[in-house]
Amino acid sequence: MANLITALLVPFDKSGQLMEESLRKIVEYNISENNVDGLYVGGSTGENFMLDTATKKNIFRIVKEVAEDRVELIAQVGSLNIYEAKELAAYVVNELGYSKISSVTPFYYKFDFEEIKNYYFEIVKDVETELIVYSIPALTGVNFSEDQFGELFANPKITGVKYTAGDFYLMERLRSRFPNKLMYSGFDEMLLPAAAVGIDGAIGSTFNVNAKRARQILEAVEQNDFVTARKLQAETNDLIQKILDNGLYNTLKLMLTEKGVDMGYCHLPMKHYTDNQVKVAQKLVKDYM
Ligand code: NGF
Repeated sequence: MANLITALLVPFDKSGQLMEESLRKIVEYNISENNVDGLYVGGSTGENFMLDTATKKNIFRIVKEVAEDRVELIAQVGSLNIYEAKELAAYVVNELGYSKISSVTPFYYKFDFEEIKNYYFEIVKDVETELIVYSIPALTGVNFSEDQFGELFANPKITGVKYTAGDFYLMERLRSRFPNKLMYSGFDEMLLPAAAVGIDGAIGSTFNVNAKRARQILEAVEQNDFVTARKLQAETNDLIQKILDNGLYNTLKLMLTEKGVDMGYCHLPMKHYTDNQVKVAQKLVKDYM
């Protein structure tokens, strides 16, 4: 069955400092309460692209200290600063023992494919690891063709993709053409169709609060029970829709705070939550958790 991997939320105080004890708690909560198979650390959900190098390293270190080898850890090291990406890759692999790294496609500038390919090959050049390409076209504007994925996958250290997109035709083509590469889905609201295509795992932010239902969706698909899977996905999507309407990361954090894991605030320039967001989050916990 596909692995369930939480895209880890990271708690910050009002001034944007990492809340270390709370980070330890959310890691433990995901392992012991959510029973997930892995953690994706330093992704969008971790508000990573707003952080400095020292804070990123501190987060990777604390997560490994708490999780040890109980679940798989994937470190998202991608950065517009390729030298930072390489430094983080060396740190998590050589000093902390992470089993995989991942990197978002370089964004903001309109890099051409040759530049993007060089970026990935350069990140893995000096480190013995597996890299999962983090493809999220809606946020980066970078869309790969099937053949371009093939060019990236030609590098043996590039072992898979975290596919956060809604193009299931391309997902299926990649699954069929590269059966030995890992396919992780990234949109929790499309877990059922992704599981039907045949994924190795799902990486998602909402697993921080909805891991049980997500696991049941994967189990139902495994048993070809699509009636149950559809019902669970519909319930999940009712929840996700309400979370998105109320502000994604603030709401996930507030729901966990309500459950006893103080997740603090989002990192500026993301907004701090309002009283109304708190009320909505408290109701979501009552209705769905
Ligand atoms: O938060 C986003 C951004 N996507 C996540 C996930 O793909 C990101 C997804 O779970 C992730 O794994 C990471 O890098 O941290 C959505 O939050 C969820 O499906 C709700 O839309 O789009």
